[in-house]
Amino acid sequence: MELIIKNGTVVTATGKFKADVGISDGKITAIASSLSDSNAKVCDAEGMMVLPGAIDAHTHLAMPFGGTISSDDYFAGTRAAACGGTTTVFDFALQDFNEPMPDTFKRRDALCAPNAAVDYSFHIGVKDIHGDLLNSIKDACDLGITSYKVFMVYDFGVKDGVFFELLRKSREFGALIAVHAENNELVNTLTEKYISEGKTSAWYHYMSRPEFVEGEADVRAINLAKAAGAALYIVHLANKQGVDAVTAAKDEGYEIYAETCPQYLHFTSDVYKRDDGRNFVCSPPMKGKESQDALWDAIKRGDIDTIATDHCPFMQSEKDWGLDDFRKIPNGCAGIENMYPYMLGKANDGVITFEKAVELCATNPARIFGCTEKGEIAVGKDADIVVYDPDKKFTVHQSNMHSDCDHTIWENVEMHGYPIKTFSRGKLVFDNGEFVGERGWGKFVKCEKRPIK
Ligand code: DUC
Ligand code: ZN
Ligand code: ZN
Repeated sequence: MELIIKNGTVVTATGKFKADVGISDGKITAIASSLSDSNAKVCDAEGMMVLPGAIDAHTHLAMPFGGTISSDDYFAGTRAAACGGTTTVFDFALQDFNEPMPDTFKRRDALCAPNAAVDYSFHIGVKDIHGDLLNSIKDACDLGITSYKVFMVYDFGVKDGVFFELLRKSREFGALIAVHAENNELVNTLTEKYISEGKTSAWYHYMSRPEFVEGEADVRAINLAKAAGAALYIVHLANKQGVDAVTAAKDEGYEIYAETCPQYLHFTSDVYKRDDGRNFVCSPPMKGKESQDALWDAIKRGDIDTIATDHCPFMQSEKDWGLDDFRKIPNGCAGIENMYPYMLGKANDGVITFEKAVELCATNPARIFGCTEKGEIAVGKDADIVVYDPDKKFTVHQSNMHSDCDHTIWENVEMHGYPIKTFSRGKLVFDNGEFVGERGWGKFVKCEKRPIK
């Protein structure tokens, strides 16, 4: 063995136990009550928890959006991921019009591969399926790109007919369709109304995309998936009506998955009344307390499947474009380094169990997106491992984050417990506050197709 992580408490999605973990060639090769090998390096994890690295299934790195490009490139974003215990990211590769899906993947992979500090894969954001483009999904699935996101909003979003066609065909391609659900017409109507009334502050970003705007789209998306007989993954679910619709569909036996994000669990729409409210502008926006409570309840009863970040940071100067007009604020916030510490902190405080945090942040995203080598501390899996100190106190400041962004919505938020080491395929990439990994270390993760129907 090359490395033994000794004396820690291993956490999986189903239990916790004291064990040593042995690592060779980037893989977990042994888990036992006591391991020894005079040739192995030893990492003493006495008093610590030993967890699978998190999988952030929703990031937007170096993404052209809102008149600029999100401020973390593939190196900065994955460096920050490593420092928050995230060892795999799924980034959104947005298709260009007329572009076959394999080309979208290759275009973004060429940017990502030389720069990623942790492993990565992609979902493709679909804009155009005319002619042969729809069938090009099959070719991209063969390359290991098996998830495709539909935007119901934005000028590049697709109409319901295209969404339905994608759902229907996803079954024969072995792909999973994901959706950003908000009602575009309502967003446009409400935005015009508030602007015409001179209501331009960040609060009106929320008011033009309130609970029902998202809830209606969630219900519609689920109905389309049911009609198509297809599975559906709802990204960044943030409202109670949508939560209720997911619960009902799951109870009826439909394969509907729901993801939410730490920002919806921690902040409410009140943030848009703050002087720095523009920094919190993302879509969907944070909602009221009733929705936040519904999200936590759904997590506890198992109706939320994954936590991801929607990491899409913009520099302060860019957020400031919208000081007098919320429409000009680029949508998105930083979060890639905060997800796992935040969810584990909630476990540490007894809100959820550690097993639940591992399930939501690692095991479920691996299972849902077909990453067979990831998401678990188990023999044969990649040695993507976080050593977590449950007693460490950590307060988030922009200065102790590892993103290129110059501010964070998590400023001054206290985390109870914190990762002290992150290993990516057995290589130490984060050590006690410092990034020690390298640009280009991250490898593309080829995802398995879903069963063809
Ligand atoms: N929402 C955001 O806030 N940013 C990126 C894309 C999105 O849908
Ligand atoms: Zn989205
Ligand atoms: Zn997103």
